Amino acid sequence: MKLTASQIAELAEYLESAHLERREVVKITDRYPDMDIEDAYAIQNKIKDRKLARGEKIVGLKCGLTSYAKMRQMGVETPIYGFMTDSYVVQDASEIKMSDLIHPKIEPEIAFFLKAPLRGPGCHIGNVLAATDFVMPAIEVIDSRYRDFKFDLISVIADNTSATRFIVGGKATSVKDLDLATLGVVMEKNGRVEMVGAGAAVVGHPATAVAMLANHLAASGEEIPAGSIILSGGITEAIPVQAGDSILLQVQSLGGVSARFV
Ligand code: 0L1
Ligand code: MG
Repeated sequence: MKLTASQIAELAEYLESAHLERREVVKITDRYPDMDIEDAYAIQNKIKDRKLARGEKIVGLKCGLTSYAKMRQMGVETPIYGFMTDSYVVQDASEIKMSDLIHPKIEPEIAFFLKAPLRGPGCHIGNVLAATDFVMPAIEVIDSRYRDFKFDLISVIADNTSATRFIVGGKATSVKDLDLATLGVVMEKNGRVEMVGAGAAVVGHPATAVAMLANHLAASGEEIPAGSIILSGGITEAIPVQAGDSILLQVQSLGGVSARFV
């Protein structure tokens, strides 16, 4: 680690205030070019502590930068991880106020609902499928706190991987008879197909991203608790949205989930 405890606390306050006040800020590596990934996760954890102290509850975790296209773009070989609180939950088919957000984008994902904890190291796809109660289609709304949605890896990890909102809907489906790798997804905006993809776009299989998350947490002695919702990571590129946009994600065999930005 390169930063002091007080610098970590100061940067957590800087990023969380930007989130709460819906404003863009300069990316933190401009001021601290030597900070490392450990510092970034420490800042993210401090942001989590601030939200918990305010009474928010952790409902799940997310995997980010999971598609090979996005990883290549950022020059990384593993996904990154963030947390989601109850204030990020949006009900299916409801409205999302643009005035609560900065410059949102949406990503089609698969949500895993866990009935058992997952602990690494050595967690693999089989452990994830055995621990999964059911999966559902999910739309993640990401909203970087950084100016023009531009950042580097360390800055975006500290900013809780741009986490902002998520919507789950469709059919809660057992993974028993599903092939999540070949599962097709169609993302529509205003009735027009914007993106199509298959589960395998996420590190070969969406459950592998969840296993990688469990192994990442194991390095700091943590596990994914039973009852968590885990977002697999985007299956396609993120799509910018604005007021007036209606979005619909349809996932093969799992049904659809939708929202409208107002
Ligand atoms: O959920 C994601 O894949 C987003 C990770 C952070 C990068 C971004 O905001 O595009
Ligand atoms: Mg995402």
